[in-house]
Amino acid sequence: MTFGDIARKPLTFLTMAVAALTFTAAPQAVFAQDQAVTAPVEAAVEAAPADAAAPAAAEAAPAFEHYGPEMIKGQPTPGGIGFQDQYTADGSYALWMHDAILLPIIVVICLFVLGLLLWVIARYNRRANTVPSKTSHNTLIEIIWTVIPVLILVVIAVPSITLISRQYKSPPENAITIKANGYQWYWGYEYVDNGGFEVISNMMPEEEAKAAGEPSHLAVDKRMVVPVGVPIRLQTFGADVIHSFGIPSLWFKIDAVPGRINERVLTIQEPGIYYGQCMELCGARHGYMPIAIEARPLDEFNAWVMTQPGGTTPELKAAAAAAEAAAADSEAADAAAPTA
Ligand SMILES: [Cu+2]
Repeated sequence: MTFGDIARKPLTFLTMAVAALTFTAAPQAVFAQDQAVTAPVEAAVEAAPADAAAPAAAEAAPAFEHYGPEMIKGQPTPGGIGFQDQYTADGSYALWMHDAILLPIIVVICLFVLGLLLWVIARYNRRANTVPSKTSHNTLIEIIWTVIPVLILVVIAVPSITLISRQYKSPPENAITIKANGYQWYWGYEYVDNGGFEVISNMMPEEEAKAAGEPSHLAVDKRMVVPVGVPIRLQTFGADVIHSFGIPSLWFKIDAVPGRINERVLTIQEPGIYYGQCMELCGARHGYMPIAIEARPLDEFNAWVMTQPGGTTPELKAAAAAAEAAAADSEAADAAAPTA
């Protein structure tokens, strides 16, 4: 059976078309259902996060209250088919490139090719065109269909390469280092510049998440609290197998690989809660290790750091070092005094 025979058998073609449509639509339908289930519940909102924050706040001096669900910004929406809203400069640029450059080009090319196909089917089928042309070359057309695609690729390449280079930029000197460790199957966030404590973050049980007004399978017991508007040197590490740290609304995804540290700079533009997931198939509970980032202004981030065991800020560290040096100086002076 040649390719033409398949096309001429309308029944076969119809079956294939339906099958193709099913394969394309099915995963999205499932995903849409998932999202519908996880739609945030507005009720019973304030109680849970406040309760969770209470013990920590009671122990340490500075009070800290976690954001409630009204601050959720980065999450999937029921029935959504586009990208999530973006809250980083790279994300906004990438979204612009997709919406303003890629999508229009794709649509125009698809419509153009569809038009050509329909024209050929209608005008040059065996009945309408009994004596086919024997033309085999047309220099002008050949030049056009070579040059135009090249130009299209050049138009795409400029913003595309710009985006890649932006994403590979090294973090600046003053960036705050936070390390995301992937474990089977949860995340641990290590605050390297803030005393080195690690926050272990597990998925919240579905009922608890719903009661807290958060999307289930995305909400966690302890969020990754980060500063807003400050470059974060986000490092990832796999403690057992390869995981991947991905947050769609922050245009951020980086593999967490055992035996090596990956690093990318992340600067979040707005305070809020942003959800992500492990994005590398890592074992049985791969689907149950979500990421929830809580981005806070720097002073609030520092206040949160102080509620953590061993938490400190670079300013406090510097002050402590200065005090220690002063103490050492005066001791040296004391020691020197009798001999003088
Ligand atoms: Cu994983």
